[in-house]
Amino acid sequence: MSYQTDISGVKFSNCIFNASGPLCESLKELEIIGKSKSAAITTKSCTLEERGGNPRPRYKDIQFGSINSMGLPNLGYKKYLDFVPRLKEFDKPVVISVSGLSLEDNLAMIESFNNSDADLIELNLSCPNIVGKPQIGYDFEQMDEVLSKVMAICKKPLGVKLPPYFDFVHFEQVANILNKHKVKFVSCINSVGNTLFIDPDNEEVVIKPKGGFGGLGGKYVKPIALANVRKFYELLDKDINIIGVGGISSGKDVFEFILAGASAVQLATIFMQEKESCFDRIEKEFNEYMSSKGYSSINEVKGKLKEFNKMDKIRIDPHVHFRDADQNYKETIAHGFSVANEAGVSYVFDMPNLLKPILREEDVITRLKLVPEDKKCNYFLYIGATSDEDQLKEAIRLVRDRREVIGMKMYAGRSTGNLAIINEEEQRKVYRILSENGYKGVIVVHCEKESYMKNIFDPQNPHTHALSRPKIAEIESLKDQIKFAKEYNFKGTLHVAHISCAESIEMVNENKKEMNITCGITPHHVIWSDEKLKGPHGNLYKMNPPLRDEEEVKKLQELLKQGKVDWIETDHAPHTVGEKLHSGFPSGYPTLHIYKEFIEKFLPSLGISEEQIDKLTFDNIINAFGLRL
Ligand code: RRO
Repeated sequence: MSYQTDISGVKFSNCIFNASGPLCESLKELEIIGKSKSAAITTKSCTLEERGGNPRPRYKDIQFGSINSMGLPNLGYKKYLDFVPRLKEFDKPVVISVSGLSLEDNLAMIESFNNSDADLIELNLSCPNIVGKPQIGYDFEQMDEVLSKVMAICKKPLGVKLPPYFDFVHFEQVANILNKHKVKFVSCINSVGNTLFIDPDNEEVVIKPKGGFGGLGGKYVKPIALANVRKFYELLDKDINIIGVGGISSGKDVFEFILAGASAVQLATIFMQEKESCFDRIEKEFNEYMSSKGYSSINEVKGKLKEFNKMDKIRIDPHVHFRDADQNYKETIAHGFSVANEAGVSYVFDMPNLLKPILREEDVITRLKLVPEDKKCNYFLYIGATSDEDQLKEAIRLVRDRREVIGMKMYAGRSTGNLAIINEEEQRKVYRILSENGYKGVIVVHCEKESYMKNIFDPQNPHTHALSRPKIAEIESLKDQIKFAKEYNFKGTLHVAHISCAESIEMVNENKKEMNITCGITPHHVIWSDEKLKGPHGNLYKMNPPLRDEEEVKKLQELLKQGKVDWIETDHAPHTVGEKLHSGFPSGYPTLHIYKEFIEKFLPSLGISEEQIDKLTFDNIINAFGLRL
């Protein structure tokens, strides 16, 4: 597939061709371009008479591009006029670049090309390298005059090669002139004029003419070129096409220029450095990039650059159980992040329920090694809380000193993993030690009291799971936690994870005046009821705490709407389908994949405002955890 384009009605088989300048002076060079994948043949800017150009060395490849002061070497316009029939044999547009040393010269040359088969004329108003000749592109009065005369006589589609502009007022002034004279296209930008490159080892400049000052090209100038393309796309009449040039060396670069508003692009420095193979390579890269994004034409992309999207929210999921390590067959951290990415979640707080819990600094270090390099800033984890005083002190230190350790997790009831503190005295001890050691962070608690659980789960009848862990188990465990925290005047935040009963939510809110207490709810507890456990593959919906009955779910939705829940947390907990349905029947559901729809569709359908959703997915979380993002 190739992406055709059109400049003033002239068809280009793809959108990438050579810029006037490098390797396009002699017939031999122009024939090479003709045979290459370049979509057109552009000639070196010509003058009335042949010119040898400036003294050598006058071109130098430098670290991120090139510097030149060629001084307009060319064979004189008559030669290019003679070349046109031969160049047309390559069956692609021929673009003649004209750069007369006076208005009269330009008029004379354009008159001659009017009667040729050249397709487009590019009037170069921006050569920076002629001693004593300022760039007309920077003299707006003169540009106005030149264009009025030239447009009056030109019979071919005529465009202008512009120098780079840096000031919004200048862009407007130039655009007004170009619109007024109805030029057909603009090519921007020419090299950034009169820059200086220094070789520090030899303590000298790198080109001979003009004391080393020359036009800068290549990667250095790409952002300048993009800005010029974009500004002119905004300001020029829509029938004036823009050809982007400046620092393009890959297919993605081409894409950026099209996005900014270019209809086609020209290659200069990269052509000089890589020779004609660059056209083939860059076109292939561009085609692949376009089709990977599902675009089938230039017009679908042209000018479609988006404003910085303030609507792209940062969302945090403060409760995931990414697997990896001994459970990487269930999910790796990298995979978890890819699901999070699709769900619109940028940051996760992980509670690895692996065989070996995260209790010590060495466990944290081992876990962090599994986090992909580009996700290190987006990953936080909890340290498990035990009733061992030494371990708790280390945990306090880690939450205080290690950025990634976001808080503590206590299982006040058995769930997945083997990190439960089910004994009330030991739970009490945790609050005592945390308070005595001045812990001000968050302790996330899984509240389900063992003494209220019943051992009646039957995998043949998955609904027995809901009955085995009744609401009262959560409510009573929560009462204990509040009692212990108050008993020791706990100054940290007690966070009730995956809250599942209306009564618990009310209890949290009643206690907010006296202590720091928050609660989070999962999407699955808000959208599904325990009916799911009765349906086919009911064991897939086995999680702790279990899904509640429909009446309870309605109450949860109402309390969420009333702002009585602090945040949304997925409790994302993948297992294999085989485990869920056939062996072990573990609790946990991989909720992240429904998060996006839950946030963007379900919550608004309950009447929850965007502002409230932002609080539930970001503000309340960073405030409670004291996180600066
Ligand atoms: O020949 C040159 O020195 C030259 C020209 Br005409 C131009 O337009 N831009 C450039 O960088 N060099």
